Amino acid sequence: MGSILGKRAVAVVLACLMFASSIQLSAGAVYKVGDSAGWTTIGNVDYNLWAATKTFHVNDTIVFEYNPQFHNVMQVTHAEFRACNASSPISTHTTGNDSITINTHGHHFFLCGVPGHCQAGQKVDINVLRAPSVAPSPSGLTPSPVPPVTVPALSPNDAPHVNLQFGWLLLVFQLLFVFYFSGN
Ligand SMILES: *[C@@H]1O[C@H](CO)[C@@H](O)[C@H](O)[C@H]1NC(C)=O
Ligand SMILES: *[C@@H]1O[C@H](CO)[C@@H](O)[C@H](O)[C@H]1NC(C)=O
Ligand SMILES: *[C@@H]1O[C@H](CO)[C@@H](O)[C@H](O)[C@H]1NC(C)=O
Ligand SMILES: [Cu+2]
Repeated sequence: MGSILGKRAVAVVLACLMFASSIQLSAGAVYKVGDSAGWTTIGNVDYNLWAATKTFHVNDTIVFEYNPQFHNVMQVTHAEFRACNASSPISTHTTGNDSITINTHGHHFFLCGVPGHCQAGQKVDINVLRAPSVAPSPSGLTPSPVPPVTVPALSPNDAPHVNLQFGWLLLVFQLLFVFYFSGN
């Protein structure tokens, strides 16, 4: 009897802690395109492979780092991306350290507009998934909703992404916990 109540209390406390850690979900991650190689034609960086290893979300920021004397960044349509056509980009970035926050889901196509570079593989498709819906919590143990926290700018590394994945893991554990302890 007492031990079940004790278990319930522990479960509630853990659930609250885990929910708090999942708040980080709304903070955007920062990804440096090409990682340490940056945005370049040197070394045949496979930007498709680079993008395939990431799970982009709305409000994530991608950073293009390059020597602006040799490269640039243009956002283009899918057709222009396929054709490496840089004649009428949606937007052009030329600082050599361009932070672009992606605020819509779907594909975002970028290429280098310097002749020959896109053809050489300096192009990347950032596919942003829809924000995953949060699973409904079981009755009785739902912590009060917490307003989303927005972090406008983060240093260009993957740490927030790690936290984000960790947050989801904890959310799953939280639900398992609640189911397990409320079953008695
Ligand atoms: C993205 O950021 C905007 C403004 O900062 C915010 O209103 C929106 O809820 C955020 N979206 C997500 C999915 O976090
Ligand atoms: C490049 O794109 C523009 C605008 O989308 C189009 O008018 C032009 O014909 C294209 N050029 C080539 C070579 O495909
Ligand atoms: C690029 O800009 C970010 C801030 O937006 C800064 O932290 C970083 O050091 C810059 N990198 C270079 C190579 O200038
Ligand atoms: Cu280039």
